[in-house]
Amino acid sequence: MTQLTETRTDLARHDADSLAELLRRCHREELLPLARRLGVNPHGLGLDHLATNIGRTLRRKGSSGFANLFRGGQGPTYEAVLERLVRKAGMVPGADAERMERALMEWVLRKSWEAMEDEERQVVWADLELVGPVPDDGTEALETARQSLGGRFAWNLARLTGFGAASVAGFALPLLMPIAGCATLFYLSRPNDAEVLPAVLEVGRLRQQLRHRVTVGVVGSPSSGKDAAIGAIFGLDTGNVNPVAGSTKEVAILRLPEATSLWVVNTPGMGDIIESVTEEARQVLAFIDVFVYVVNAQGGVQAREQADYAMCQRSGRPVLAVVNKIDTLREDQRDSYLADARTKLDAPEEDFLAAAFDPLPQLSETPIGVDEVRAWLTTHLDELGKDTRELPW
Ligand SMILES: Nc1nc2c(ncn2[C@@H]2O[C@H](COP(=O)(O)OP(=O)(O)OP(=O)(O)O)[C@@H](O)[C@H]2O)c(=O)[nH]1
Ligand SMILES: [Mg+2]
Repeated sequence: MTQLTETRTDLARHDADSLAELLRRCHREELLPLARRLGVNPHGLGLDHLATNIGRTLRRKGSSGFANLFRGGQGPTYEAVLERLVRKAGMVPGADAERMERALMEWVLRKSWEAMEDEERQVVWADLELVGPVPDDGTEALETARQSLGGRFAWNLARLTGFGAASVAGFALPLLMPIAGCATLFYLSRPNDAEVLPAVLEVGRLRQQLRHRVTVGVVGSPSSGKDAAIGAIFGLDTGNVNPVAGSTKEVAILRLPEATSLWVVNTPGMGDIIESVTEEARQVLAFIDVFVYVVNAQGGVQAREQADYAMCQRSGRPVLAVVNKIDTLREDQRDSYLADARTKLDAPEEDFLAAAFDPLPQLSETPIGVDEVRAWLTTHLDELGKDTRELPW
């Protein structure tokens, strides 16, 4: 995975623009609402350029045109845009972008609270995942939410004030944003801020989402059972379980329905595809949190599997090796086969399992090993500080 590591360093070096850097870590699809809002045409732009354009546009719109003349059109830093908004809202700028975004989110909630009907407050309260009496006062509501939600406060608030979250935006938008658009922007009193403030809140949401985002990479040789694994583990029908080896030729990025931040990436091998995949896919691969490496019990561990598995391991992320199609091995041969495969991969015992994600009905009526794989995923994602509540088990 040297290429992947290099990609990461390149990204960091690419640009001192902290905003574009953050946006590049998102999936392209996640940036589209923000692009639309800022009038950036995403057509034909890969993730990299889209992130750069959005970043530049937001920074330019967030400052005065006059000042831009002296900056060669680059606009101020994102932090400077935030500072200006925070000051305008009557607060003292925080030490970094995240803190300032959070201050603005809180400010919008507080201001909007005062303009809301009781009924609207109840909906927002429920959306924040809060129960109990709904305070009338915005400051009190904020404090209660902060105390009850603890570590989840920032994320829940961000989902409410951003506009890209599919599940929440439906009612967060009509509730909070128009109010932010009228009442709060009245305080800011700058025409561009009607665009810039919501955009900044959306960036804040994306930042929180990145903290919560879970990307599971499913890697394996042709026909090892990657699509079958995704079906059995996540209940996601890729429609692509296919007896023809090599039917998945591209890196597929799948989002779990219902989930806002759980992604599964289906990757046909590592070594040879890394060269050919698109820029976006390469970046997605660079940000995989955990790998499930699927080995085909029919054919077993050869040089290609050894190289691909080792590449996953070099990423430094947790890697689970799963020998799939275990149903096709005679029971008295399974143990020795598994011991041999584990030795060839040089896989730690605790990161090595056997499974049958799509067994032949005559050999096993139900998939084998799925619970064990799920338990491994939960444990390792927990250890990485990820929010595992969106996992579908
Ligand atoms: N017997 C048995 N067959 C399986 C198992 N898992 C998958 N298969 C079969 O193996 C074939 C390939 O499965 P896929 O899930 O398409 O494998 P893949 O890794 O996505 O394949 P490519 O995308 O072509 O590389 C299909 O015919 C599956 O039905 C298993 O646990 N046992
Ligand atoms: Mg496939």
